[in-house]
Amino acid sequence: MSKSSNEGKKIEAYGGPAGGWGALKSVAVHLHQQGIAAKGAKTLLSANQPDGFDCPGCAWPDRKHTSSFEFCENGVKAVAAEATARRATPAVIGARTVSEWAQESDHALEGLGRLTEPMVYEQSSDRYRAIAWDEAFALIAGELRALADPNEAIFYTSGRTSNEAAFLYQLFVREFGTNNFPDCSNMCHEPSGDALKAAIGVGKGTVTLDDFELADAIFIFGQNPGTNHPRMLGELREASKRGAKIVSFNPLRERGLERFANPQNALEMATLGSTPISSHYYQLKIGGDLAALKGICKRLIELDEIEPLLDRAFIAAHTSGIDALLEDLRAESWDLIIAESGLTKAQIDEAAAIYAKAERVICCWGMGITQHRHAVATIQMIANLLLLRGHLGRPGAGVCPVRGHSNVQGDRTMGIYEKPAAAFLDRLGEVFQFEPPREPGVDTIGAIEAMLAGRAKVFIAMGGNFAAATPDTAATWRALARCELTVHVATKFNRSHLVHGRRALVLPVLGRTEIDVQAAGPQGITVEDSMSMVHLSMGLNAPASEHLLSEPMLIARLAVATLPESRTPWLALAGDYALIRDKIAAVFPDFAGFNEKIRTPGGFRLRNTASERVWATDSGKAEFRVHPVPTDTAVHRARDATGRDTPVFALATVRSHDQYNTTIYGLDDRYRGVYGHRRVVFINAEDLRAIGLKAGDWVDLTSLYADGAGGFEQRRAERFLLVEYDIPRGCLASYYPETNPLVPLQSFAIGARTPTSKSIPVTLRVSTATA
Ligand SMILES: Nc1nc2c(c(=O)[nH]1)N[C@H]1C(S)=C(S)[C@@H](COP(=O)(O)OP(=O)(O)OC[C@H]3O[C@@H](n4cnc5c(=O)[nH]c(N)nc54)[C@H](O)[C@@H]3O)O[C@H]1N2
Ligand SMILES: Nc1nc2c(c(=O)[nH]1)N[C@H]1C(S)=C(S)[C@@H](COP(=O)(O)OP(=O)(O)OC[C@H]3O[C@@H](n4cnc5c(=O)[nH]c(N)nc54)[C@H](O)[C@@H]3O)O[C@H]1N2
Ligand SMILES: [Mo]
Repeated sequence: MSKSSNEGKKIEAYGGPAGGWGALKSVAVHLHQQGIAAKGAKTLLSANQPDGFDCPGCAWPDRKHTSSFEFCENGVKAVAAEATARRATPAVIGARTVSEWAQESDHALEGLGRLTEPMVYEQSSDRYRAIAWDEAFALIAGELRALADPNEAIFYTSGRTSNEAAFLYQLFVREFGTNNFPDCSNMCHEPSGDALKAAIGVGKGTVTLDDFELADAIFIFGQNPGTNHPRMLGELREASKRGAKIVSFNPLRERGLERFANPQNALEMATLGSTPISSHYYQLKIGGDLAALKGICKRLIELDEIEPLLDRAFIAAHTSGIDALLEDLRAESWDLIIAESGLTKAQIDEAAAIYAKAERVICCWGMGITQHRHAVATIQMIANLLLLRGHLGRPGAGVCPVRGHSNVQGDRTMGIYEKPAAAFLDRLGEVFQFEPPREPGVDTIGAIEAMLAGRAKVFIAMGGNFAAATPDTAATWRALARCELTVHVATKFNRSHLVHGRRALVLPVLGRTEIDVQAAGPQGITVEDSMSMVHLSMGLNAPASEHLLSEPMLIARLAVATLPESRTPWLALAGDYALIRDKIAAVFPDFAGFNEKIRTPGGFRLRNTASERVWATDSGKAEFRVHPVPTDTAVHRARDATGRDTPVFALATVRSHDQYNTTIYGLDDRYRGVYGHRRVVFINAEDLRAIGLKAGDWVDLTSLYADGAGGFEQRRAERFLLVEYDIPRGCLASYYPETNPLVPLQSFAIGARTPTSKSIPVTLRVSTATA
């Protein structure tokens, strides 16, 4: 197992900037742990370069592909995790029973290294053993063909899957006959897509990196770029140096939003200097963003009455719904805004003044906005704020939902969606000469419900870690265990492989950093970043094992085994990905000339109508949307029901610095001062005193969810270490996925059905559980 750089467990506040020498040291430690210190440099130098591979870390775009070394500590960890020298062979995995493996931590499973051969679960021995590829495909095809209805199968996708693989996958699944496409997006930026599509006609961000160079104010809501999008700090640092205002809204003090030392800047590194990031930092309450945004909008229209501030020409020409919004804002109560946001009137006035003064404003957001019951409304309030001064569709201004997985946006573009548009299905059917299914499929929550109810019997996952990433762990595990067959296409052994159906397969694939040779020679794949740039990625490392298939080839062979009557030339397509791209171009007009366009280093940008001020909405205009400040969330209800004696906290589940979603690289969270621990809960010092506990005590967490019959469903997660932290009273933070058992399956964002993993009502009590 990989040894932590800090064997000692400790809690010690971090005083340095984000990045800096700490980041470089961490890189060295991770390369050493993965046994690739020497090969590491070549691998890393090629990340995010025109002739290298796209970093499998996050979806933040690359800066013109010119710098010789786009350094990013957490990008290095992602690349190193894939390039590791460790191997999870059938001999290693088969040496223990699945029940024994289930006792291991996620960190330990990740530490086993890369999967090398397809494996099948054997019930008699409770072990995985090697299986030949053809046998594996025959087994899956047999189960799929035996189903009474194609809708009894579910096809999950995680956001690392390339455009080429995603396109073939959705084609295979639709030829098979279902739209059952739950994906990680359902748990992530689904509300951003839904909110923006309705308000401005595109479900994606409108800005590019060039806009970041021009913006004079950047508002950041619910995002922790120092850990999750470190390359974004480079952009913010430049903006800060030019005097742009950077305004952060986050309940937690996050180091990366405060100071950053750029490891690529020799002077900053040599002088131990750093650049302040946020000019203003508002520690609002968890779930308080909609109230805060309404407050800023309300203040803006008050100021506008003194001196005109709204962009009236833009509003008249390009929007609808202004009157209803103004009326609603005027009527909104300041007391409610202040109580629900947790900010003072002075703070809201200050934020509004910054916004009012700025000529070019960008609003960014992450999971702190999307994983709430009122996520869609909150994002539409961000759009309202920008529309009031015409900050859309002009240089230096716009919306910037910061996506997670490196190709999560591209997968959706390729049709990984449970509610596909009719026009897309028509075109797909025409190009491939079949009749695609029209009935909408299940999303992530729907998939869990369908498996629980026995309506779905086969679960296939293209990447990801469904058992760990989803809400309501106990329910999800029961759901998966009810399946006839569970199949995971993966690079690493993970929790989902241990929570299996009656039959189970683990199918290992090439990672993006690896050389992919098919009939037509070495192949590249394409990805779409958070700013709609599509570009080529070529692997450079030798494959982790000779038995690995590429994702496109795996899908093609599965399709051939399952759909003997298909007219699609599966193996030819998977033998030359340029042919897949030709088909993508035939289905999606925006991809015309795809193969030529990706020859340009850096690729090309997909058309974004909102950034041209063309509004593909119902009204043909950008739409102002009215939303009340929520007072009926699960947290409100639990507080109303329990009264003052039992304090109910709002818990946000967040990422530590040493994890990639469910992949746990290490046990430290450097910028928050946590070393050697994962089961921690961050709490305000006064709250600690009020409940009569102290930092270092261990507690159990119980979540409360109104069951609709006057009672509360309770879910428990045991033994968390209390850590005093700069966070508002009544708010807690803890890590995902350890806290996922607390998220009720039925608690999700209105409209988008994203689990509310940033606002779980919980109570604390001293833990009696043993370590
Ligand atoms: N290294 C690394 N990189 C990653 C990932 C990773 O796990 N590790 N994951 C990738 C993925 S899939 C995604 S989606 C992104 C996630 O990137 P982020 O969106 O940054 O993810 P989180 O850590 O979940 O939470 C973000 C922030 O929301 C704040 N927050 C919590 N509740 C609220 C609230 O009510 N209001 C406000 N304003 N803030 C709140 C938290 O304090 C935290 O700072 O990163 C991607 N990049
Ligand atoms: N409580 C709580 N729950 C959350 C969140 C939260 O903030 N709080 N965040 C949500 C979010 S934003 C997301 S995106 C989801 C993430 O959910 P998922 O995308 O399902 O999970 P990951 O942890 O990213 O998946 C990791 C696994 O992907 C596999 N893998 C890695 N690279 C490849 C590859 O190239 N090909 C293939 N086939 N497999 C690969 C490896 O086996 C690895 O173990 O979790 C969600 N769940
Ligand atoms: Mo995500």
